[in-house]
Amino acid sequence: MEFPKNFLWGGAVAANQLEGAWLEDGKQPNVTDVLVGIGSKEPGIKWNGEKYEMCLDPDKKYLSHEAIDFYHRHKEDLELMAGMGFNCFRTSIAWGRIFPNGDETEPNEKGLAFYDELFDEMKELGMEPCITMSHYETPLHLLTEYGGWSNPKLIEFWKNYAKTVFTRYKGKVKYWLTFNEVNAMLRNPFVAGGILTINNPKDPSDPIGSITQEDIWQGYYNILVANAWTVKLCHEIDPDAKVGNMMTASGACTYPETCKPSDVFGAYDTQRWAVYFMCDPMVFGEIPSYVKALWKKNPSWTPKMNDDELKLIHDYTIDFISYSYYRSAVYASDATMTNNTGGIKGKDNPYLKECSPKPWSWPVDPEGLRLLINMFEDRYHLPQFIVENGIGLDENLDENGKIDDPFRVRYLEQHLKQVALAIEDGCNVMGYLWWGPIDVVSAGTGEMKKRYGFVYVDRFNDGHGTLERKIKNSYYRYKEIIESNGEAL
Ligand code: BGP
Repeated sequence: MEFPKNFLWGGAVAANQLEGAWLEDGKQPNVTDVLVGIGSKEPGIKWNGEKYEMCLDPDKKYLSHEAIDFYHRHKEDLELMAGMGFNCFRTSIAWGRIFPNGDETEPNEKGLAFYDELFDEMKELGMEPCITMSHYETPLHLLTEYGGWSNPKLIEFWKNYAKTVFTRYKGKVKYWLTFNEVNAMLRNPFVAGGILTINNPKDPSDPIGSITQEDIWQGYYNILVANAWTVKLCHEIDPDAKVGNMMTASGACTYPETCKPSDVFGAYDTQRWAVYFMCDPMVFGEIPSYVKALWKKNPSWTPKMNDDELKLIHDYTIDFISYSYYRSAVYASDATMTNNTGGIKGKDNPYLKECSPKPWSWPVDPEGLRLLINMFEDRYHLPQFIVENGIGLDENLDENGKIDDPFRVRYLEQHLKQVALAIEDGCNVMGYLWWGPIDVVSAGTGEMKKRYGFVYVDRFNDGHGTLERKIKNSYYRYKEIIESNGEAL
């Protein structure tokens, strides 16, 4: 198994899922702070007759508010990561630590100082920071006050944020990712798109159900403009840094159930609306024809665009692509295509041998990853960075206080073998980051029970726990693989 010499090995997390300290040192709520899991359709916001305001449900446990307290324990945690030999660590900047409401002109120094310290620690431990600028972390105020990304004002607020972090962390951060899994915005406009319809919402008691297609498509366009601005600003401020997008790529690995031509087309169309509608314009600088065709059919969905911005989208395309891959999907014309944080879900695939345990039941398809890497190589000719791959399991310490997790080891090895094969196929893969190298709060369900870590954290769904960290057996296996640059596979 051969991996390139400078291959980036490591793991990925997100501020909102591990930092906690949700209102500390000036931070204000972001969009995930009012949800128990991003799959929830009931955000803790309420219409007061004029606008939405935060109104958390006292009966719900918002575990992310304290999460695993990385905000105060990062030193110890980063040392654990470095202990596996990581040369790269991905986390996000919580936008609301830097601009608490999002629309301030001056940044919050305490927030900036926190990430200074964090990035310095990573560098000292030999880990290159890979930083997501917004991992489902749009400040809530930007949604309730402005309607979020459907409002072009967000582009200006974002530019201010981008300029601030590129200037401050120049020379420290080499890999920037713009918006986490931004292509999930069609199916989850509130969180992945940072969008809220605030002008005459259809049913104010159902804020998510009231988001209009008009707002979604204007948000899509504004995000593309912001993405292009990010590339431009980053290259001007720190020419050594690189900007990637971040996609949930599992949907691009949608298989047709049969060779019936309508199944094959349906699978292809699913791939387009799951991934390519967003990734293609960020790489090629052009809005795809099928998106324009949709707008033609529904004229009111056509966003307000201008030539200068379209030129910007055209001229400032990303340096590399990055994505998460958890599983594949099967399309059939009689199947309902649903989705969650793992990607698109259609029919069960009878050829796959394993699934993660219930209630999650995510099918395990390592070969799908090789296919995906090859498809992206052929389509984009850009370096690709796998910035999330992993498996969530329900785990408890055994009687000796240990965790043996052979399923995780198998998942890791099988996927890495396919990455190696894709590299042998000629694909340009920059690195591989495991999702959740330490147990964090689940994005989809907001629970602790779904654990991805090589390091266990003593915290539970009801919120109790000592927050003590414990190394699982898989930790040692990943360490061996990294230390041998993949040869141990
Ligand atoms: C991705 C997100 C992550 C992450 C992962 C696993 O969609 O980018 O934030 O958590 O999925 O999902 P979950 O936590 O729902 O199992």
